[in-house]
Amino acid sequence: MLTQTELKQNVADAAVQFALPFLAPDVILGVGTGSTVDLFIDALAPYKDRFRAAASSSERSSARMASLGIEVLDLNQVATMPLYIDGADEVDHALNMIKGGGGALTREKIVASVAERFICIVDETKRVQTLGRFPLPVEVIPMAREVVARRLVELGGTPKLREGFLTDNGCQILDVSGLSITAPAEFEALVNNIPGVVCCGLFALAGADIVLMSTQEGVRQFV
Ligand code: ABF
Repeated sequence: MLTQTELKQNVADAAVQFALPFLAPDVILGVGTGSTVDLFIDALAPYKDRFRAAASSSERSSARMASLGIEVLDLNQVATMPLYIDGADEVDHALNMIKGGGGALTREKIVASVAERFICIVDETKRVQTLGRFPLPVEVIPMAREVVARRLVELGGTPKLREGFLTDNGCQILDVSGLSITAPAEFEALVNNIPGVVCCGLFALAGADIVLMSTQEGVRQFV
């Protein structure tokens, strides 16, 4: 029986093998955030001379890549990328995701928007039938925290401030439990339009293009 860490290591290694054919001297790779991505960065480092640089979704990932000699570019210098590789907290059968448990959801969604393909790397514990068991992270402007919380309650959620945490953008996060998100794209648009919301952790309007999922039987690919 593989542990969750072993499952994560297997999908991180598989993601590097998936990425290799896309690497070239002028290629920028989009890199996400989280513990699976940390393992991906470590496995990618030996190939750092095969691609130009990375675009990062968090200070955490930037620091890890810099420490391993992978150059990190400001996203404003990047026009396009063949791949964005990132984890998720939940993924459903239609490749919609809940992300943001690591607090990097906004920059993750921004960097992913520049890439041609979103490659989601998860272990099998992240697979769900319906999104919402994992509390939905919502990044908010601090002065709007309470009014956004009230709107989220009206939408059927139970928002909880992520205490003592500020995002890389200097904002706060409300983690919203009690949701059963049966129409993810519609709900994402609804939450995004609440004044004061910077970004919500639903990735459904633009979900993953490919999911590499680590299982006890090996790494499976879903499209
Ligand atoms: C990241 O991956 C975050 O959005 C999410 O919180 C995190 C979860 O994955 P892991 O289990 O690998 O930390 O993209």
